[in-house]
Amino acid sequence: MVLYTDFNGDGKQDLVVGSDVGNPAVLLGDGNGGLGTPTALMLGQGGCGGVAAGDFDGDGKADVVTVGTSGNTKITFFGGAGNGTFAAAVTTDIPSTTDHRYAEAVDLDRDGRLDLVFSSMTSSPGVVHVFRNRGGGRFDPVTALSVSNNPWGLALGDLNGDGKEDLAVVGHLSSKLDILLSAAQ
Ligand SMILES: [Ca+2]
Ligand SMILES: [Ca+2]
Ligand SMILES: [Ca+2]
Repeated sequence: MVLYTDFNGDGKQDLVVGSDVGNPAVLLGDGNGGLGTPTALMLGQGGCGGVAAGDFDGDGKADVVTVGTSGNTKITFFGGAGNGTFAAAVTTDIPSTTDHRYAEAVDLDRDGRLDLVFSSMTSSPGVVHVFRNRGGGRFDPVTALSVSNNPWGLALGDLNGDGKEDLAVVGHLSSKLDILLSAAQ
């Protein structure tokens, strides 16, 4: 997974690149299509199936959050310093050891903190996890939604016009599309 955001505050888009089997890396952009030397964010184990970027701790600087795969069973937060460097990892255990995939950051409970939604490649049924941002780079599990087998990509948006975030999920090697409408108040 590859995401653009501005990590060093120079107004030029930078990149964060996830890897199934290793550490994610940040590459600073020069604004002309060029990229600097990759800086690895150290997971400590495995790889990351999903990567999200945004200001998770509310300090105005872009951070990186990953969800683990390949033996990594953690959500990992890297606090951005605003200059392209990142603080050491802060981790939250994920209460399942399956293959965690695509992640999205969205403030689902509207408390001003970005929360995390990610898919888990399980079959019978598949699972989409929702974790609430509790601050300090840590996350609390809220719910595990059952969806069709082997969920992979997901997207959030207001699909029925009621002002609440809904969820669309597509599976790996699957012809299924799951739509989950938000019941939040
Ligand atoms: Ca930049
Ligand atoms: Ca931040
Ligand atoms: Ca929130």
